[in-house]
Amino acid sequence: MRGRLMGIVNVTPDSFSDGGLFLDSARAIEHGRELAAEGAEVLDVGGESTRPGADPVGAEEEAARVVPVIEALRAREPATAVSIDTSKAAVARAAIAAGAGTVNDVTALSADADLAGLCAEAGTDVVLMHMQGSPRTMQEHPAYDDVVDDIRAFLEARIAFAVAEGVAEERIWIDPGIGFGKTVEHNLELLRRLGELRSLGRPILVGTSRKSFIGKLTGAPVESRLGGTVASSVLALANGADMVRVHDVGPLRDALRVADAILDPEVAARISDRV
Ligand code: PMM
Repeated sequence: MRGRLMGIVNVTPDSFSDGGLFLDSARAIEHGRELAAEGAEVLDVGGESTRPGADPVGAEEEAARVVPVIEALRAREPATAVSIDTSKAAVARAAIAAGAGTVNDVTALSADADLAGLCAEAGTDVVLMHMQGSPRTMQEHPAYDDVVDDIRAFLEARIAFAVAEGVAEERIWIDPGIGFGKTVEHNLELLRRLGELRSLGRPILVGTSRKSFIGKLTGAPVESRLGGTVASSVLALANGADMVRVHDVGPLRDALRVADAILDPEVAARISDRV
């Protein structure tokens, strides 16, 4: 299994804070450093919420939120990579200049005509995520012929597009976009049949952290979905994911150590030598 961990650093304003941008950035930097210390290999920094029904944010505002955070994290946590969660070329350009090495686009390079070329030129890694509809409307009536086949075909087409735009194929990650235009059943079937996406030949990122399908299955409010996040992330890795995107890095790191020790007797032997 040995999954890789991407820690989520959201720099979206806190309505309870009157400290404005500086306080928001300071808090996000501190949080990112904690996630790095807990074992995140990549910190995914985002300045615009993609939650269902969320309002869009302008590029200037979004860049102003993420750039100071990325600069500080690159300076203080040089061993940890930074990814920028955006669909806008202007934001990605500023984030790359600040030190981001991956562009994570929930629209799979379809929202901004300049983004693919920018990633190609800068030589960044690119995450192509599947979404049906747009964040505002995506949960209204999600429908597929076969959720896994449809998403595999979509991702195959987006890989071809990115490569045609000059992105090196070995830089591309794919992501089925858990919760983005999917019912609970769609999400569960995707997680169950994740291995079928491996035929695309690219590494797979999966984000289930605190998402609403966990709430629907357990009844837990968003702040109490850690158990469901751990279960779904570990099973995603067992079923073919290479990396999981999570808010709670420490608990996932521990869960993966235990899962690996159970599944792989060599890992277990190395650990029992140490204790
Ligand atoms: N989920 C969210 C935002 N960005 N990016 C990728 N690649 N995959 C995801 O599943 C994903 C994403 C929404 O979650 P958040 O609002 O809790 O960050």
